[in-house]
Amino acid sequence: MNENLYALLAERFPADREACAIETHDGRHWTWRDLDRATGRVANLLASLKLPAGSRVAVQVDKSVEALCLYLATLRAGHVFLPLNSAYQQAEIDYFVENAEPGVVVCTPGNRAWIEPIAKARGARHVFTLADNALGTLLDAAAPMKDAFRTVARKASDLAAILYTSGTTGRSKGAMLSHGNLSSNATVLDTYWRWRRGDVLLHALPIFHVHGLFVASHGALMSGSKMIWLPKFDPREVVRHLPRASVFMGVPTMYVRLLDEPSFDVQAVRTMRLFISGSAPLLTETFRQFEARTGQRILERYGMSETIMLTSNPYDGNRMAGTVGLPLPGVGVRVVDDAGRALAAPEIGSIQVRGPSVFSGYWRMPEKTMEEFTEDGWFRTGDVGRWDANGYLTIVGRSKDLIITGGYNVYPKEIESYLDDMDGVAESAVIGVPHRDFGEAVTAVVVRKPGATLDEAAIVSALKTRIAGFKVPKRVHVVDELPRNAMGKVQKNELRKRYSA
Ligand code: MLC
Ligand code: AMP
Repeated sequence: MNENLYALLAERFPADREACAIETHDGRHWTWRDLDRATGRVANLLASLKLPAGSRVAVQVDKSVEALCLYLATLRAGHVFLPLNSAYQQAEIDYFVENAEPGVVVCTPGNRAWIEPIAKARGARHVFTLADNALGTLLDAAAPMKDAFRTVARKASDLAAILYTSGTTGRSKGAMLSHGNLSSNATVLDTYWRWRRGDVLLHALPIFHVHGLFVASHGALMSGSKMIWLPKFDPREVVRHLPRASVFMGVPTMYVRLLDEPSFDVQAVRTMRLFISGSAPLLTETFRQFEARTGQRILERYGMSETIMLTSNPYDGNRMAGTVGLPLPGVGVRVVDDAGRALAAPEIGSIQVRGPSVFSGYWRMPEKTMEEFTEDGWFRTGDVGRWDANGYLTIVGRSKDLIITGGYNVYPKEIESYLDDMDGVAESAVIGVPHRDFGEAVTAVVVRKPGATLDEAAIVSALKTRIAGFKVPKRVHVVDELPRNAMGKVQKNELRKRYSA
């Protein structure tokens, strides 16, 4: 049996291949047959490159249906998809390409001038471009290829994708996800969230992370549901398309922004059966406002790049604000104390997980992988939580020093190392402070060297030339010293208290 994820998805495409699979914001329609042929052509192109099996295909492009097809074609060809946030800049891309050693790099035409030299210097043999208007050398090269392609046979344990997630040391780690990890999670969610024929997913998430690429797209593809495809999240566009949709997935920032939109009301959601939130904590206040405005309860779920989806509030049962629900079927979740003993409600401890969707390890980082798994095979999520009496999990914090801003993860250590390298900076501490829109706002506290003058605006603009915009601190506070405890460790809690106001 071919355990290639694409084979599973394609099996579930509707019998009517002329039905609409994807409709774009600008009125283009893709049938299921179009999807099959477009992915076939790109898969034939990848096969013609004669890359070794399991080669990485690194992709940093704007959101488009063609970009989704490139993902599916990579699966079909038996290679490994490596999506990269379109906000990443040169040093960030250089690290990923050096670490993953992709055989193929696909970038936007606008970025080719700087990405191609990086890719070639790191040994990538092929660089293609893909724009969001379907132009670029990738589709030019694929155009003469055959539509038909026999999906390459893969085992469940074969790698399908590598998702880079930032590390506490400041170096990103590539989470290796197999065809089996992705297929099992897609299958569970298909049932758990009651995907059905006739569903229409309004897709407004980016497709370089688990949420938009796997959870959302797989859900629609697995159930043969149409997607309305938006190039990015824009609350007005979402409200405009909602009356033809039945499912929407978003990060909490998207729900906050929808609630700020006066036209978002009961009428706008009249055809909707399911709103799902994840990637960051959904405030109880947002959950309640949403229910008051629309009469619907957002279904909150919890997952990670390393594990895909782990827990979910129930479809039919009580969706509890402030909780991430119950473990999904087949997923083991435990809350443990420092000695690794399982805790019962309502004690607080570290969340550990295991199950068919949990990754096999970090790409070429066996020591890091060992550290993150317990001896008995549970993955340490770095999240801290507690059970309630009904078996619902609540995430109360994180043991990892991580900021989640608008659904994107930022590791303070990485930003601190850029700040510490700047002229006039003696040291720095980066923290997350509560933010109405982004949930948490990246905030820097920098200590000036004696005699130096530091300027907030200059620091921010210098960082903007080096790192993705979402990682750049929203505020930079210049101080003479950082608060430390008796051991000399910077007291980030103290800083959070000080700057939260
Ligand atoms: C953009 N900006 C952000 C930001 N996104 N700043 C902080 N946090 C963010 N998340 C900044 C840009 O750098 C820019 O700064 C300015 O905001 C406008 O940029 P934009 O691109 O126009 O932003 P916008 O479209 O408003 O984006 C906001 C957003 C987006 C919430 C729609 O961030 C988004 O799509 N988030 C979803 C992330 C996601 O999919 N996460 C899933 C991870 S998977 P300036 O200074 O230049 O103006 C995962 C597992 C799981 O976590 O469980 O799902
Ligand atoms: P990522 O590494 O981008 O996959 O982010 C995973 C992290 O996002 C998890 O470890 C959690 O800290 C956080 N996360 C995901 N979903 C939720 C949620 N519903 N509530 C709180 N945190 C979440």
